[in-house]
Order: sequence, then structure tokens, then C-alpha cells
Amino acid sequence: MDIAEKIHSKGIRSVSEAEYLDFIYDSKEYLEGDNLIEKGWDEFLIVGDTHGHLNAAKKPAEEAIKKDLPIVYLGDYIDRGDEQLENLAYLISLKMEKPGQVILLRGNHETERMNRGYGFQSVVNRRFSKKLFREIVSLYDRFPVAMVIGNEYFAVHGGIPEGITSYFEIMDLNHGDERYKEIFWNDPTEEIDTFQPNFQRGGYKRYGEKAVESFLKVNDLSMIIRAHQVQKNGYKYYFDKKLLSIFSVSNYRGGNQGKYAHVKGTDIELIDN
Ligand SMILES: [Mn+2]
Repeated sequence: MDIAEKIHSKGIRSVSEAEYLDFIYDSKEYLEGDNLIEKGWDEFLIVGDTHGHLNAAKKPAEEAIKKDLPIVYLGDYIDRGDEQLENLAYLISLKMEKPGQVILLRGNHETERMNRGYGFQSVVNRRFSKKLFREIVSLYDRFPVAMVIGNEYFAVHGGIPEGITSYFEIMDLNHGDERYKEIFWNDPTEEIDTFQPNFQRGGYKRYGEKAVESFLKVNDLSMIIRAHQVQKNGYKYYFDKKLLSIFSVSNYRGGNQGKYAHVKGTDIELIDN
């Protein structure tokens, strides 16, 4: 039985550390290991933060399977929710089943530093050993940080980094480079034109409409799709629909809605999650 199925039917307590470790080792060859990937898809589903909420990851995945559509997850799979090891196992086994049709991007919570402060490290250590935590952390560098879809969409967890003109430059960024980290940390804002430090996020940046316009123009793309911030309605458009921000856990903080998107050509349908 697949580990995700076992967790689902018998609970995380039924899985041994050796089983989870083998699963993590096996998954490595299925993860891209590239910073950026491109797909020529015309139709796909795209999902924002799921943060340890298994049902938030599952509902869009089941729709993707039913309709035979590819699906992109925009990162932040763990920390905070009640089903962190469950959510991670579910998403990774989905990836292993259909590696070319399922893309797991890296969020700012797919980092050791965040896991130490926001819950995942203690969740793993409570149930298993430090060894499993180290192995899971070693996977994160294999998640792509950005994706280009069908010459239309630029998909990332946070947004565009300052100092990158062409998306091709992302392919060679070192993972210690601030510009690499900005891709999963930065936030959009209508208040500024280009870039400004974001003190709420500990030194990463906020980016404005002119920065987005020029990035899209240079790269011949039409929209950025990103996650990383809770939205009251589950989504929010910025900059005359040049950017879509989605968040996929409902009732995450109070009464917010969760949404994911079904994209077909240039049509985008936002679906309750
Ligand atoms: Mn985030």
C-alpha cells in the first residue's frame, strides 16, 4: 500500500519511520531538481497555500484526476495545520504517480528555518526522529521555485525578485542568493511602482505594478499567479489582472474563503475549496 493511502486509511500512527524514510528517498528521483520548469499546457488547475490542511490539497487533486488535467501547487505544504506529515505525503505521492502532470513548487515554508519556528520540526520530532526531519529538509532544494506555463503564466509562491530581467536567469540562481529567496518571499502591492523592502517579512521585498509590467513584457507573458498571503475571498487580482494571488485553505484565519483556479487559455475560473 502506498504511504499516502496508508496514512489516509489507518492514520499517521500506522506508518513507521523506516517507511516514511524510504518514501522520502524514493521520491527524490521524481522531483525536478531544477529552479525553473516550463510546460506548454493550455488547461490546468493551480492551488495556493495548503499548510497542513489535507482536504485543501485533496479536493483540487481529485478534480484534476477526474478531468485528466495537470495541476500546480504553489508551495507551503507544511507548518501550522493539523495534518502536516499527511499533506506532505499526499502531495509527494501524487507527484510520484504523475510526475509530468503534477508540479510542486517551493514555498517559503519549504525551508528548514521556517520549519523550526512554525511547527513542522516539532510535528516530525514528536512522532519520529531528527533523522527523518533532516531527510525531508534535504528534499526542499529539489522543488522548482518558478514555473512558466504556455507562454502566458509565471507561477511562483511569492513573486518576482528585484534584479532579474529574464526568467531564464532564475535557472542558474544559487539557493543562497537573495534573489532566489525573494521568489518565495515577495509580496505584491498597489502602493509602490517597483521594489521596496518589506519589513513585515523580515527584509524581503514588496513589488509594484511597473516591476510586474516590465517583467511580463520582457518575458512575453501575460500574468503572474502566486500564493503566500491569506485572502478574504480566497483570491485577489492586482494590477489590472496582471497578477492573481490565491490562497486555498478556507477558514484559515477567521472567516476567509479558500479557492483554487481552473485555467483554460486566458479564462480563469476560481473554485471554492
Ligand atoms: Mn508563504
